[in-house]
Amino acid sequence: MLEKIVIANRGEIALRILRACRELGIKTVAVHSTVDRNLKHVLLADESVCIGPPPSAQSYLNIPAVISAAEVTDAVAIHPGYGFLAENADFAERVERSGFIFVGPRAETIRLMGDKISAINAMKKAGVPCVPGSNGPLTDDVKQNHLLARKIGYPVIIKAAGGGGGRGMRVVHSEATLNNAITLTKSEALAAFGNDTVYMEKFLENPRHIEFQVLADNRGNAIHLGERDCSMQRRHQKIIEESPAPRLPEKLRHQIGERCAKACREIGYRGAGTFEFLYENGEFYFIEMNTRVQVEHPVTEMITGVDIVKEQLRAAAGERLTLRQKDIEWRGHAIECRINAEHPETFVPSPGVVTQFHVPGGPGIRVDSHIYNGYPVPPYYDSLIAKIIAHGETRDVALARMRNALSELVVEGIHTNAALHREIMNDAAFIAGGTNIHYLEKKLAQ
Ligand code: MV4
Repeated sequence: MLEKIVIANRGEIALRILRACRELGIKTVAVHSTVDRNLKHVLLADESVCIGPPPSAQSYLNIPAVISAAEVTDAVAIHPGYGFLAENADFAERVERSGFIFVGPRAETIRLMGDKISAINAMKKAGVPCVPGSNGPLTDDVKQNHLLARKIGYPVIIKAAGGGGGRGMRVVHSEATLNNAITLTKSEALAAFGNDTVYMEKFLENPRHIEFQVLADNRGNAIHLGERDCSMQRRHQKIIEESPAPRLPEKLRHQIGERCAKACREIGYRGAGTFEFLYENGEFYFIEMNTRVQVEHPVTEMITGVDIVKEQLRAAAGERLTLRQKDIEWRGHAIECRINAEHPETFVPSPGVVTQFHVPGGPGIRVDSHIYNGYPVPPYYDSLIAKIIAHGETRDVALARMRNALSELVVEGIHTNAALHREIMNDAAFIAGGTNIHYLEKKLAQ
């Protein structure tokens, strides 16, 4: 196993990684900005290194500072968590060139998936179903683009190859606005990603967002852990995730999951990964792959019993997957609510000191959080302060447990979105299950 690793992240995920390391007997090095010196995982880590001032660009995104911390502490690997440097192929490459193990896939794999066009092509080749589209970059040939959009059928969506996660895209409803939309998306993409390559897809109007979790080792083995429904979101920020996806035919889960695992074998994937799909009218359409551990990984852990972070560390150490596909069993249902430090009406981040924090508990409840009484939520980073995960034998039981947990939760001193979660847990459409990606924004508009 790895002897010592650097945890190149903060907040709840840094604590989650630290806990996995402790179980595996891996020594830990926390790297942190000056304001984060009293984070829970920093105090619990075997060693800690301050890597810079509060702004992420000068600390958590400072590649030489992170790699130096590994050097001075004699660590053997770096776990990037999610966000920050997690999907930066150049970082992964520099980590490995400096003689450390990057806890994640190979740098080339991150690069392949970072370019959304090459990702789609790789997946299509592996038999993963994709959205009908341009099958590559759009050219400057206006007539050609008109013909292509007509063939795909309006509405279409123009997406930046360097985008992802909702950045750099534009919906086009008719030929009259197509050319202008392509020009605008290209110039925005150039400014935002330094790459003006764009592609076209059929625009799906009312899909659900369903993603598949995969695990792979360095030796050509790959399995899937089923799916998560992440449709409850606002402005591309997920707020509730669950597994299994309500009303998804069992056969389809295995069929798509198998395709994802097969694709991992074909591209030589390593570690944990997520295949993002849109799901509409009983069909799956691949859109992007995430090459990191995700915020919502606990719902999969709760129903499969697999520790995804431990598996990431084992894969990084070059160990064989301990699990085979037939060992994976899905038990019950799990729901996660993301508690953010934000104003309940405006969604504006609400930093400040947490004066009271009471953590929910009881059967089937898991809380992943780094906060404590007196914790100052800094204004510099993501506003996620806690994830409440409820598991039960059925979705109804998981829901009842989540309602209980939310009623027990106390966070004082700052604003949170807890009231919104309480409301959604009693929303008739959510209770029925299977709401699409537009549901929350429509509900909030009322
Ligand atoms: C789409 C789409 C409809 N049709 N692609 C947004 C985030 C990025 N990962 C891809 N996104 C979308 N791609 C086609 N062909 C609708 C979205 C989309 C979306 C997707 C997932 C979760 C929330 C979303 C919110 C708005 C739009």
